Amino acid sequence: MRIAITREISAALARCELTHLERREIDLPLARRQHADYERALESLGCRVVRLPQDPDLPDSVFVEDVAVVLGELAVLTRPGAPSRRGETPAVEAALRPYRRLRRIEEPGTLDGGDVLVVGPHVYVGDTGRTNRAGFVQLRDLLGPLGYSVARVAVRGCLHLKSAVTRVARDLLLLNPERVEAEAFPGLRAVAVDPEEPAAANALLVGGSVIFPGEFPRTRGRLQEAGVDVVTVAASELAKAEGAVTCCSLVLEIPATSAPI
Ligand code: CIR
Repeated sequence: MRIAITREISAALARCELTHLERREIDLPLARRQHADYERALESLGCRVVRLPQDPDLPDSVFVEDVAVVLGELAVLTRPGAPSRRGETPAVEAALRPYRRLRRIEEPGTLDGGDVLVVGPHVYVGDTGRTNRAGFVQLRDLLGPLGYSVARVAVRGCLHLKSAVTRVARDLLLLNPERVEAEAFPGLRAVAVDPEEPAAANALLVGGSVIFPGEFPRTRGRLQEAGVDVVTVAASELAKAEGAVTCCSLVLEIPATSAPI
């Protein structure tokens, strides 16, 4: 069974954190319709969607990816780099608790899930304003004994590592070479985003398909040429909040035989 944890868009989304973008008006009803379509796309790829309720005091809480890193063996609850986002953890923690052992990043560590790219036993952690050295070291200390390699990766000009690079197939990445060096990912092939679509490196791999924003048709063409099956969703409104498609869900594989923890 495959579960996708999502969260309704907060009524306070207009007060979201912004780092690299100017504030623009967000059409909240349209954002909610786009988010519902995104959830339908997750369902079409075999996910049972567990939707958490919105919280009017947590503007960025739709971006559940930043609050936890989910692996096969456990989930690590993060300590988000933006103090305004630290209250997002309890609801996600409660949703994850039946399915994974939980560990957590502790003060003074900060870490956003958007900075963590997992490719099999290799975990890449963005060196960004949201994820500090202490957060990286804590994650490495938690995952190293489980057999994961955990490497820090330099990122330029964007919020998170996954604004620069995501995985789109077993051994294939989608990346923006202006934002991250392909050499940081040895042994993996990469498709580059179209230069006219610098924000297009964020795609969500679910099973063998990729959920991808309709706003980037040139890069979508590149993915399809590379043989990637693409499910397109409109994502214009949450993009104004510096969010994209990976940020809005936590996808967990649940073995059919596993009893609840
Ligand atoms: C923030 O700045 O935290 C939010 N406005 C956007 C977070 C997007 N999350 C992600 O890419 N993983």
